[in-house]
Formats: sequence, C-alpha cells, structure tokens
Amino acid sequence: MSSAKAARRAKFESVFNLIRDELVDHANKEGIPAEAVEWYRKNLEYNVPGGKLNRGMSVVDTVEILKGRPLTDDEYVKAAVLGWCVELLQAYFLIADDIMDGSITRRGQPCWYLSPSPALTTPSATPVVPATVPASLASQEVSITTPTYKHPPVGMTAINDAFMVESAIFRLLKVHFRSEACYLDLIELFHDITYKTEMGQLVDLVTAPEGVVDLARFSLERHRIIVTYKTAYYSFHLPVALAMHMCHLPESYTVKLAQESKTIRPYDLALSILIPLGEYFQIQDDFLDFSATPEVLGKIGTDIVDNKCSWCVNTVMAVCTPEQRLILDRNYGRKGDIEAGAKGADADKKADVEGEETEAGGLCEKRVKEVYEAVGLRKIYAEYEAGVYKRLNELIESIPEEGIIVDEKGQKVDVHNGLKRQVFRSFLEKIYGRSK
Ligand code: GPP
Ligand code: MG
Ligand code: MG
Ligand code: MG
Repeated sequence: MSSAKAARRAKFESVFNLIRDELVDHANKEGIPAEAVEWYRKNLEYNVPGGKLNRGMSVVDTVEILKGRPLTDDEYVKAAVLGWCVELLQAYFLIADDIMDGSITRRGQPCWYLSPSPALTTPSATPVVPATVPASLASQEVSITTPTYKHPPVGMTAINDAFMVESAIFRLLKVHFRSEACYLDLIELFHDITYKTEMGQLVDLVTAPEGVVDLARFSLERHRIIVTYKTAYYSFHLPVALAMHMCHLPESYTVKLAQESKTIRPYDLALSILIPLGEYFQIQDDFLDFSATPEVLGKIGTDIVDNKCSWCVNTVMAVCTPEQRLILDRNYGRKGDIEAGAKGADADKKADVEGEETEAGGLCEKRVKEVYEAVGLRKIYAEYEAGVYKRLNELIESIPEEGIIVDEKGQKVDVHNGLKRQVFRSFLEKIYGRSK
C-alpha cells in the first residue's frame, strides 16, 4: 500500500473511534448495564472496522470530487460518518449472512456468532464456582447444574447484535444530520437499499439452498438479479447517492450547451452507471475466483466447490455441449472425486474418508475447471471485459460537464453542483483489469 493510501485509510479509521464512542456513550446514558454496553462495544469493534473499507472511503472520495476541493474538517467528519454508516450496514449484513450460510470464518477471524462470548471473557465475569447444595436442600431430590463455561460462543445473541449494528446507522444519522436538508433523503436511502439487499439475499438463498446442488436453478439472468440486488445497490449505488445527497445535488437540472439544452436527473443517471459497474465488479470477482492463482488472489477460490451461482458456471452452461453439461452436473458443488467410487453423496464421503483429494477442491473441481477451459471461458471473459469497459466509458462520457447549469426553476446553479464524470471514472479505473 502506498503511504498516501495508508494515510487516507488511517484518517478514515480515526473517525470509527468517534462513532464507536458516541454509540457507547449513548447506551451508557440510557442506563444500560455496563456488561451489556461492553458487549455492544465489542460487537462494534469485532464486526465493523476489519474489512477493506472501500465502500466507506468511497463516500468521502465522492464528496471530495463533487465539491471539487479538499474538504473542511467538519465536512470530512460528516462524509466519513456516512462512510461508516455504509460499513455498519455491511457489518449488519455479514453477521447475519454468516449465520444463514453456516460460515466459519470472516476477515481472518471466527464469524461473530462463533467467536468467544464477550460477557464471559471479560475480567468482571467470574467463572461460576461449583455450587454446594445447601444443607436445607440436601435431603431433597434437587439437582443443581453448574455451568462450567470455558469459552462459549456468542451464539444466537449475534442476531440481536446484527440488529443493533443496523440501528446504529439511524442513531448516527440523527446525531450528525438531523438539522440538514438531506436528512430524510439519507434515511430513505438506507431503508430502500437495505430492503433491496434483503431481496437479493432471498434470491441468493432460494437459488442455492444449503445442501442442494441443482444447476437447473442457475442462469445468467438469475446471476444478474442476485448480483444487482445483493451487492451492487449497497456497494456501489449507496456510497455515491449518499455523497450526492450530502452535497445537495438537485433531483434534476438542465445544462445549457451552445447548441442544445440537456435535462439531467443525476440520481437516475448515477444509478444507471453504478449498477452495471457493480455487476462488472462481481463478474470480475467470480472470474478471478476461478482464474487467479492463490498467490495473487490472497485466498483460494472456492466458488465451484461451494456451489456458488457464479458468472463462470452460468456462462459455461450457456455455451457448453450436453456432454460437458453432464460433467458440470456431476461435479459442481462437490468435494473430492465423485467418479472414483459410487455416485452421489456417498462418493463425496468415500473420497473424503479415503483421502483421494489431490488438491483443495479435489478432482470434481478439476473436472469443472477443465470444462471451463474447453469452452474458452478466459476468452469469453476478456471479450466481456473489453465490451463492458467500453460501454461504461460511453455512459460516463454522456455526463455533460460544460455549459451553464440551471435548476428546475431556471435559476443558475453553481457549476460545482452537477454530477462529475470523475466520480465514476475513479471507480472504473480502480476495477478495470484488476488481478485480485
Ligand atoms: C454475502 O454474500 C451477503 C451479503 C453481502 C448480503 C447479505 C444480506 C443480508 C440481508 C443478510 P455471500 O454469502 O455470497 O458472500 P460471503 O462469501 O462473503 O459470505
Ligand atoms: Mg456468506
Ligand atoms: Mg450468503
Ligand atoms: Mg467471490
């Protein structure tokens, strides 16, 4: 990481301490018992700041681009609070998603619901000493069970923890934006985007239910819907729309050029670019999961073994022969070597028990990858990427930046108040051609 990048991240991270303290102080003022407040603080610290922070920091970047100048300290904190609200939303989704998916690790540590319970790992929580049966009860048939907890996990309290992380967003909006004209827009945006993401999560869950491998449920159209709703709205549209509201961009404005006038609806225009951009990002993620080496990617791709409704399998299914499709049906979403023994789940078990796996995903994964190579998935991806890059650039260039900007009443608007191509360029340039 360059030092400028590290400094940018450190500055953004410093605002986390501020919002955590605000939230914790508020819980204290409500009179919540110390052990519950301490739990809440640990919840926030464990789940919110550990990611790449790209979504949160992109709010700050976008505000800066829209303003066209460095931010004042007050503006920086406001933009960063919105950025942390996006990170809180993501933390809320991930705590819940890990329970739904039965996942084990997240960001290199145990998923929150599996992590050691904060209440029983703090010094104030004294272990329960085995109780002695009082003499008065000794003659009666009572059994006193003494919990002997060592490090029990957070468990299903994580569900309430997820809700609290979500509600923290609205608490922060109230504290920092209640007196601003954009307050209602910000609240509405978080509600709308959360609802959309939940719809996407539902489509994801019904498309690949736990323990069911059925490629007939998958399609490129299904993939597009999942990606748009589960990822693109909250990861790409939300940060930019928040920044636009913070900068008070109007719903619509007219740009008077030398020859013509163009009416712009900046929020719709931003959406029309950011959703395909988010789709491109996820398609890239899916392709890298298959194609990148673990050394470059920093993790081992598991989409094939995990039965993911990935762009790769959907694209290959759309072009492969019936014989290749049979190979996919028999090997996708499975570990080990299904051909080596009996068919079906028994074969999975057999391969696992007998240690026939030759690599992380085993022979099943290898066979799927052979089909991907045979249909020329790498070439299909390269063509897709070149096409989408061109299309996105055209969309970005369609944003007028010159001319006189007038609002709905015909009043001249500060030129800095229009949408800027650079907002989208900065996203596209970060993504295009990335190898990890
Ligand atoms: C992670 O997807 C899930 C989300 C980003 C949205 C969850 C939405 C909710 C409303 C809970 P994933 O399970 O495909 O990815 P990962 O591998 O990161 O768990
Ligand atoms: Mg998951
Ligand atoms: Mg999931
Ligand atoms: Mg992935």
